[in-house]
Amino acid sequence: MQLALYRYSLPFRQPLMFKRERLANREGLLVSINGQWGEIAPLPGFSTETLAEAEAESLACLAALSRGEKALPTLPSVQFGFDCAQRSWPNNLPAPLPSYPLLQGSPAALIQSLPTANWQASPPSRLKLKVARYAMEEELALIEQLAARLPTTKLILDANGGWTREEAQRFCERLPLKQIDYLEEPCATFADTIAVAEATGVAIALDETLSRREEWNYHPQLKALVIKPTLIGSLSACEALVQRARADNLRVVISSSFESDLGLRLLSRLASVWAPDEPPGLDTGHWLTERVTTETGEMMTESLHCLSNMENSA
Ligand code: OSB
Ligand code: MG
Repeated sequence: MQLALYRYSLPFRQPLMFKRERLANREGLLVSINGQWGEIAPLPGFSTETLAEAEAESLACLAALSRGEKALPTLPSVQFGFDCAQRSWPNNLPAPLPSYPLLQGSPAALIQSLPTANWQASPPSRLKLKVARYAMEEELALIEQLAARLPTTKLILDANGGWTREEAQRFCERLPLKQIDYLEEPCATFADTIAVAEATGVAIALDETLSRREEWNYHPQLKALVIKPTLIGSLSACEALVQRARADNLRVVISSSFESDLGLRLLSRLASVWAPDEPPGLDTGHWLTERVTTETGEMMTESLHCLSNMENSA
């Protein structure tokens, strides 16, 4: 049995803010089990575990495997990595759909540099924008511009729970709802989020509610579940959410947590299995200036820091 664990550090094109943390590099782990890879990359500000905790648990799981035991990780990012490295992937997956584009930056900067000209020929069916970050007036003005310039594009808005019920209602009352696909997590609690939906008519998607494992109920204005496997953890927990979405007629959007190119490719394959008709939320790779795999998918282990590498007969 071949077992290895590596650490990577990949620079961001420019430092990015995750909740209150400013990150210049994305750091994570890559696990290899009999030549098959998985990625373990807790996201600061979103994951509850640290990279150091994930590394310690990963090494313990590798030690268990080398003794012929099962790896039983408990941290979500480690569960995701070990499950990917041990999954029997189907041979003939459907070709993955392209991601919808994710716009990041201040409304002022985005209005200046909107790539709408490039999109005139074939505008994207969906476009995602973070909200609840800058002045409400500026965010609404940007949305109005986007809605006017891209009349056939539906906007996905994501507030990351950043508003009170009252703020969210003020914002949603002024949205061009016909062009809004859905709003992710307007408020910090599910009850407030649903109250905003009922007061304003906006459609809702759940994201943090799922990764925090909070309770939620079906509601007719719930439109989608955003599943981030690095934060949810085991592939069976993700599959349970996919089943629940199917039962409730909700869309499933597989979304990144700013993984490396390896993690993004794994997520894209999972998206083609779990949500073959839904563009995934994986438009984060261009923020990284370096890769861990070659264009043909070979791992570039020379550029990684090796933490463990074992070959044994277990
Ligand atoms: O808020 O959905 C988020 C990435 C890391 C952490 C949180 C989020 C994201 C994304 C990923 O937005 C891209 C997407 O979902 O389209
Ligand atoms: Mg989100």
